[in-house]
Amino acid sequence: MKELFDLTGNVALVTGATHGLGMAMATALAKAGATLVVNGNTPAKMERALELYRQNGIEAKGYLFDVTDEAAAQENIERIEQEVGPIAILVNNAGMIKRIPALEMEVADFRKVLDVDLTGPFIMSKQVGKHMVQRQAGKIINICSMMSELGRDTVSAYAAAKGGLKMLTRNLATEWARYNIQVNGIGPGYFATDQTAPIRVDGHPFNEFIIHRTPAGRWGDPEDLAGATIFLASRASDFVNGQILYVDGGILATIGKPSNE
Ligand code: GCO
Ligand code: CA
Repeated sequence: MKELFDLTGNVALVTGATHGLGMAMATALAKAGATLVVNGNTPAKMERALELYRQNGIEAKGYLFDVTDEAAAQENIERIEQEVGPIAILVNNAGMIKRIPALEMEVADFRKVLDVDLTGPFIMSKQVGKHMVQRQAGKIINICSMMSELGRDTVSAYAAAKGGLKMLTRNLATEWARYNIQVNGIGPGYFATDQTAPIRVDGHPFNEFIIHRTPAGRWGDPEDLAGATIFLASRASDFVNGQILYVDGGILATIGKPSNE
């Protein structure tokens, strides 16, 4: 049974894997046997990340490019295919958030978030997907969010993008299932990462709110994503198409409870 989840010999490209959830998911794939390719866009962060992977026993290869730049993405994907090997697993994790009330948000900021969180995964899926179609095999995992399903004050652009990413997942799954490519998503709940650091500080009302709102009663630990990532990257999910697997401690299962309980 363990073989179902074995990724030995498979090249996995994880975007935005120099830190946070991307790094945790990339680490899980490597520990399951995958050859890891890390995308990022800042040289210093990449250097630091490759050193952290090394300390963890993982010889990752780093490629610096912006996922919203189609020419750069295409060129780097060709290089990865030549230099490392055929990309078997693509994790579209690179993303960003802007927390600004809708009435105050500049359209340029809205567009920027859409570009990184939604158009980036489209570009990457298209450029890697064309190789996967030729090979009649591939796994694409799009990193969605609670905001693929729920709204919250200040995150209109992020919610619009992550809701869109859920539908992009279903649509690509529809187009490519016939080529034996499984496109699925992971929807992390509230995790302890740099992205949530500003709203997670002790005593911040949002910190208490999330712990209360999450049936499991805690923030997610990035390592909580390992199982879902390996599952959707492995043979174990060969007939799973267009699903979003929410790893959220139960948030989406419940309406919540009164604040005094
Ligand atoms: C926020 C959070 C979220 C999380 C995550 C939830 O401001 O509400 O940052 O957006 O990062 O995506 O699933
Ligand atoms: Ca972090």
